[in-house]
Amino acid sequence: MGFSEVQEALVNNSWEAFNQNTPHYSVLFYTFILEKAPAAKGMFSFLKDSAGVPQDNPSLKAHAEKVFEMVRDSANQLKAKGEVTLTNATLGGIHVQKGVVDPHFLVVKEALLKTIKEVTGDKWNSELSTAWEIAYDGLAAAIKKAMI
Ligand code: HEM
Ligand code: ISQ
Repeated sequence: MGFSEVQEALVNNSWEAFNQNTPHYSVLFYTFILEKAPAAKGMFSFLKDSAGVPQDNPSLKAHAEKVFEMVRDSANQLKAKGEVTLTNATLGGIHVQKGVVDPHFLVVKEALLKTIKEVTGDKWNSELSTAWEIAYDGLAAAIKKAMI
């Protein structure tokens, strides 16, 4: 069973909503990550020197935006060709170098899904969440494959 047009639209539409207020949702995303994995703070260059999650940090915002954009792109790839290809060849190596291990991917996934729940509010439903989950899993698998 492939990724459907409906699933693609669910991801694209809620990504638009995320994009309406990236400063707010980026902070929220990191907050969810650090709630689950406080030790991950030291891994991020733009987090490690500040107390808590910095509220107005362009680098933090840019990174969070990039992650959401890549998951959205993954959904579009899944609909178009049924698989996810990593376009950035350096991404595997960066994550190895930063000390990212398998369980971290689950932490980031849960934080992403919780953020999307906040983004969509009363429009949230399990179908929407599952569509994001599938897109994330496809992308995460591609990154892990590159982490050799
Ligand atoms: C860096 C994407 C999963 C931790 C990056 C970069 C991107 C990215 C685009 C920036 C690379 C650059 O600087 O050019 C993703 C995506 C993920 C994912 C799409 C999942 C699908 C994870 C996980 C962790 C993680 C699970 C661990 C908590 C980091 C760290 C950096 C990084 C620590 C370096 C940030 C810095 O500049 O200090 N990631 N990542 N990533 N990622 Fe991820
Ligand atoms: C993973 N990799 C890079 C940047 C990120 C930002 C927020 C959450 C996870 C991330």
